[in-house]
Amino acid sequence: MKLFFSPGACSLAPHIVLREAGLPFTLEKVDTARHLTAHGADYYAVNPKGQVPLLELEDGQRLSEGPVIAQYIADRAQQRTLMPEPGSLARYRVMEWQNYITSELHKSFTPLFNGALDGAAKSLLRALLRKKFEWVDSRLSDSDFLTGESFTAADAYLFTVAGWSRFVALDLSDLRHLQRFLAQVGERPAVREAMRAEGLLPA
Ligand SMILES: N[C@@H](CCC(=O)N[C@@H](CS)C(=O)NCC(=O)O)C(=O)O
Repeated sequence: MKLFFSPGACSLAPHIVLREAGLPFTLEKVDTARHLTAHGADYYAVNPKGQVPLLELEDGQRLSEGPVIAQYIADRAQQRTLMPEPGSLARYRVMEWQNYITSELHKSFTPLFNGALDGAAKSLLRALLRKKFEWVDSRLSDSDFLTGESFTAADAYLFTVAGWSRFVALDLSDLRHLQRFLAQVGERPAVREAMRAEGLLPA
């Protein structure tokens, strides 16, 4: 399998899941501003959406959408802590978080990275996002991870998107449960390996 990624982008989440699952894979870096792969190919020809992550399977089929890619990887590895048994309520709990992170957190960050948006609009968006993170913080008050004491694909996703706060002047430093979570996840060997491979940590 090959994962198309951009350093520190949302593709870091399935990248972490691949390493946690212990499956073999290769990486190909994408310049998402110019939509070019590391080999100089037009990325729109690889993924017409122009977005990372994209997982290319051994037979050449391609899968997009981060939360779906994460499910595919965990199911293929039969990794039931990353993604619980299909049909179980525990699985729907992880998917509930995946959906919240993708629709409420991830996509609320996107306009904050847009240089064309004025400061007042950004302040409003920051305040709305901050409220959502306050709720996430409260949910982490009595468990190590989002759905309990096991690290799941949703934790990899939350770790990834919360890390963007420092690039958009969103101060989350007082959210102590979230900060404890980020520190703890950031120490996981698979997370450090993924970050090192993306050039986010020194080699
Ligand atoms: N719905 C997609 C969104 C992916 C996405 O937003 N990717 C961003 C990076 S975090 C991207 O590739 N942006 C470049 C672009 O949209 O051209 C998913 O969940 O995988």
